[in-house]
Amino acid sequence: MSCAQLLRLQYLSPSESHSQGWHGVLGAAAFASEARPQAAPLHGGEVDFPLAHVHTPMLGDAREVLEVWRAAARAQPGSHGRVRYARAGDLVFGSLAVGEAEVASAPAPGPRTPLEVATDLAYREMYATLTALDSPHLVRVWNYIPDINLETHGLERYRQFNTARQEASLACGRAVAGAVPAASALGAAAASPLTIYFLASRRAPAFIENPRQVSAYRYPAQYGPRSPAFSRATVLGEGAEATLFVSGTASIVGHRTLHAGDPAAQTRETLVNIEALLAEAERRCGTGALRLETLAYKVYVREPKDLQVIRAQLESSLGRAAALLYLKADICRRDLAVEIEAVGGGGWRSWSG
Ligand code: 3EB
Repeated sequence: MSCAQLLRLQYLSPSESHSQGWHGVLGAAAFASEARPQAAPLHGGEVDFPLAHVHTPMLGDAREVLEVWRAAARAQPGSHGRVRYARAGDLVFGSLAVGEAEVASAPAPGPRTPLEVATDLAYREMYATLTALDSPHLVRVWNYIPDINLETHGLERYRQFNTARQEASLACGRAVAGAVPAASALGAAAASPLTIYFLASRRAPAFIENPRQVSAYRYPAQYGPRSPAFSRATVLGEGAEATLFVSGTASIVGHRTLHAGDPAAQTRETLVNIEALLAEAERRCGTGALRLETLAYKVYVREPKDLQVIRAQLESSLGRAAALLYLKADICRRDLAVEIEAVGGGGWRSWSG
């Protein structure tokens, strides 16, 4: 009855994606450094699903990877403003990119810096798309922000992003606390466009917070004038078919960073946070299918030299995870060496067989 809800996630090399073809693809994100601008995995061919080009490179041997989302129901593509989307059953996958140079001059009042203008525009277009598609519930958002730690106009760019995300959300009648999507916000290459992709649904997900952490939307003002508007996790669907989306998770307890300068300890603390979230999701939603070893992970590493210790920690703790992908990215606090996001649950695993 709710099988249209089911999603399957894969991380594929260009050759793997070619041999599998694009059957049932709802949307995808290609991760490649800016030196390979059009994210060559698609070899120039036009595809009819939304594809986010993210200028955040792989770590390790592989040069490019595709994060591919497939749906059990037939996907129908379309576009709305700058948003390319595909819908399948209750689900919508969408992606958009906004170059700051394109939108640089905005009259006061309202968003001021080029990144604030780009963020404001992106969020307004995303919400307008969801309204038009009658699938209003944002479930999961991935935000890739060029030069995320750079300070301009007297404010770090991540904090500029938070200001505009919150103001655009309020202007569109959206929550900025509580019923907010799971999210990640990572760095991308300088001068690349602000790149966002998302999953939304006609049905509301459950919003999960981590008992070990202050909710991000309640962070004190020392982390910026406007709080980041995301939930620690969301759960879409019910019981054995539920899918869990774990937001970017780091070595933060309460609201403070722990183990600065110790990437191995930060990795362990991050896994403790993810385990606490799994327990909370089980307590709230009771899917019975959520285990650390069965999730798929994206691991963002600030310094490539830390990859070995971070990978060693993860491999000893996770055993054979469903998937593990390592990317090089700046993280929104300078004292964080690693951030980890994850997806899991009975829904996509049983369907992915
Ligand atoms: C943190 O816990 C780390 O601004 O959307 C993680 C996930 C982080 C999402 C966001 C930020 C975001 O505060 C940073």
